Amino acid sequence: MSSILVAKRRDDYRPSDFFIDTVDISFILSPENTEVCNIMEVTRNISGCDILKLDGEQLNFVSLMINGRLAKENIDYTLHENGLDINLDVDHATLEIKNTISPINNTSLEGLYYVSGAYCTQCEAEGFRKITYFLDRPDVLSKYRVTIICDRPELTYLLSNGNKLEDTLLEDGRRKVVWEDPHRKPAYLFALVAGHFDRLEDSFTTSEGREVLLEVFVDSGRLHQAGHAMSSLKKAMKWDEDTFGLAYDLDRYMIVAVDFFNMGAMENKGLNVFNSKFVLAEPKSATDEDYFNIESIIAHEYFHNWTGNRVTCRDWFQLSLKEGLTVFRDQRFSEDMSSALGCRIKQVKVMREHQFAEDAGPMSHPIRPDEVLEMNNFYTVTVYDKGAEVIRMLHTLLTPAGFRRGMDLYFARHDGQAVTCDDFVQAMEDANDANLSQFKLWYSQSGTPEVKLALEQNQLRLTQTNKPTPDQAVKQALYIPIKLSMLDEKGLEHTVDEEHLGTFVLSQEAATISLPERLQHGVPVILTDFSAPVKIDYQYTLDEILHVLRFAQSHYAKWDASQMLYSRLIRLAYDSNEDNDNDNNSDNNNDNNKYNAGQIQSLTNLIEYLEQATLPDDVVAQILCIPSFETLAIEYTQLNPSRLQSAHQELTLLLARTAKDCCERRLKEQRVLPYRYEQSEVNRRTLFAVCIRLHVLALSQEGKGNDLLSAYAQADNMTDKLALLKAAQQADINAFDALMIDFEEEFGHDAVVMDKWFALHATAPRDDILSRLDLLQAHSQYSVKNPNKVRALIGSFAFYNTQGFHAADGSGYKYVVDFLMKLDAINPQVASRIITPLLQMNRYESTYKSLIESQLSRLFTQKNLSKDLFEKLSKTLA
Ligand code: 0A1
Ligand code: ZN
Repeated sequence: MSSILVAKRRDDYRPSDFFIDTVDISFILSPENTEVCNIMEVTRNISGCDILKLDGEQLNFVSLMINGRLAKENIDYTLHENGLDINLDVDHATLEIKNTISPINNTSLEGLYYVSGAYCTQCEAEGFRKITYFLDRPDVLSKYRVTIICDRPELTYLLSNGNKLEDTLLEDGRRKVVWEDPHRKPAYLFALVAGHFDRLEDSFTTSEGREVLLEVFVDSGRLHQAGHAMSSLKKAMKWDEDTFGLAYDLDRYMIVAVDFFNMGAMENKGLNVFNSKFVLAEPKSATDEDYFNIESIIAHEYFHNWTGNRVTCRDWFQLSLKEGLTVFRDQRFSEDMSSALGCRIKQVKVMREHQFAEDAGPMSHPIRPDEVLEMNNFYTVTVYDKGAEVIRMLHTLLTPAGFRRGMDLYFARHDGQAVTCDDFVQAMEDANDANLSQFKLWYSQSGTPEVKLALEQNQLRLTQTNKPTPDQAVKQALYIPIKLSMLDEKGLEHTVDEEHLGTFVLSQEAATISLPERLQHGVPVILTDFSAPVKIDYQYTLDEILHVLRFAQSHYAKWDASQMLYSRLIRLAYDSNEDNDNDNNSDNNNDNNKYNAGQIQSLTNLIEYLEQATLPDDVVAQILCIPSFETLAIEYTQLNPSRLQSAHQELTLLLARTAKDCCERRLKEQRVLPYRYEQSEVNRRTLFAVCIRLHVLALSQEGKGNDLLSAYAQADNMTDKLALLKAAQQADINAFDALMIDFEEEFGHDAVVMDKWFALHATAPRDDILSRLDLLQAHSQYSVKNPNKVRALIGSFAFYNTQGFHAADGSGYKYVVDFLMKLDAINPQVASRIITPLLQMNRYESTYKSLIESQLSRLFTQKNLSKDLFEKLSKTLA
């Protein structure tokens, strides 16, 4: 095995032998051959070390000068596939390294790339080594001066981090711009962008009196779509001052929107680069969800300026130090800006739909991983979202005021440093005089804990189980805060843990809580607000679930009860389908036979409750949503996906029929106003989307429903249009195709909007889906080199087209693997994300499992397989 295929381990961390104090780096830009000259002051950190080992990948080395003297190969330095080793037996030296790179041929979108007429960089995690030779690790902090020279006057903006020092036209007609960043930073926060953009300008005065110039750069002609991003930025700046006392620290904050980007956005110091889908918005082309995501991602990148940039990670195993914390911060911001309940439900859905699956699969890892082959594989829902849940538990346990004290101490101690998750927890402990030693297991232990509850006569018994995962055989009991209450028979709610204000901490394998007599026949309300990232096992009867739905005070608990009810009913249908599959003679195929009268009644009761309770629109909408296929799938072993898909569909139809009058009335009550992105209107449109979907489905069963879709033409906004398109797609009526043609006519010119169109096509349940995908890949707006297109088309198919992807003949799996074989050579990072659904292979029934396995084995033997796919495949096929 080649040396680059050896994983790195967290325990092997060693401080760097050398530091790089200053970087003076110049670029002479050209798409084919950019010249890079990198002058560095280096200092020895570990005495006795006499070789400076610089990282470097896909670089053309030109020359090295050491203290002004031209160095000689094999005497002063050696070059190898992954870098440059320089013999350096001195405490200080000035190095000047020249190399060239080819941005136009860089399809990985990591390092410096040139696409659609603009240059752009992406250096996190280890992309700077594709620009120049460097100590490409986050604990090497340097001051940067950047010179950009360009001979193309049409590139109006030549941008980098920090302050602009110089902008001159050289005698030969080339333009030269010089930037300097006064803050020391790791190489992963370096950025350079050069292109022709339209610019939106604004300003913000910080609480410290600093006047900050704010700039949003977008493709020409899109300025009118940049306003929401700008106002989101100002809200985020104010919120961080008010909530954490954190103010911005440069005179300029730039955001550039680009169409080709591997992820959502990147927090480069003073120069954020964004996927254009998370910047551009106008009512006509962006949904409420887009508006929400833009606000939250703009905030996320801004918040990184303190949690990530001012205090950064010592090594990449500590990624959750900045990501878990920053996700938690952006979540709190969104909760304050919009609906706290809606936000929490979204967050919980991400955990249950994606993170639980990751934790149960071959890539299971703790939020602070121990072993990594390709760092890009660890930008995961575990590190980000479970990481945020861990921070949220600290916030709950220490109280908001205690958490703030911990944050203050963290910054006081570590501003300007590269630190570890332990340093963060230590600050929380010291500021609160708390002992978090058991809590820290959340950082090192992978897997989803299961908490079982049993109501035994006069007590509640709680037991936690932490099953082994592929990466860790032995587990310990975790420190789990469980928000818990009891409803008595009349529906009155009582806390059971007075001492901790309703949050019981389960810190042993098992514990009991004694109950007063009046609660001994009560119903528990468990894990309200998802107070810990765990699964709950409690054998509610259907009536008990309805009791929680009716009487729990928390809207979150009501929603969670509805989800339990749906899951339970789907399980019943799934099991009954299994019996039918095993009994071919049975003609027991109509869904009324799947459920007995009591079960059907439970759904009727749910709708009746919704009709008489006065719940806010968004709560009703959430309660009317059945858990996704992916959320349900995690609850099954030996899963037959097509059987689950049918059970899911059967319950959806039953719900649509049961809720028919309810939906009709709510649709009639809607008072449609011109589009405004404000919470009450968002809630109204959310309810519209859910009701129209169910209602069109119910009517389509009676051969009707098309007239409802005529609202498409009148909708003045993308949110409603998309709701109608999804309704048409689900009901499988011909109107879907017609609406999609209209949509393409109207938005065919808009790359960001067309991603929605590709995704709708890719998720349509139709028998000819694979030939459709072929046609769509030939569409003029599609490009395999553009990650947004690939995610919209192939990603949506693999993640969300259950019927097509899990086709019984394995054709869906083969289609995706054929595609990955092509994509891996172009963009391994994106390939490595699209493969995710296939990694769940071991959870499927043997026929499906072996179909997936044979496809993955075929992919594994592919020549020049990337490290990204190698790591995932070797774990899955192990
Ligand atoms: N730090 C960014 C996410 C990001 C990570 C890696 C990237 O390229 C491999 C790009 C962006 C964030 O958390 O927003
Ligand atoms: Zn982040």
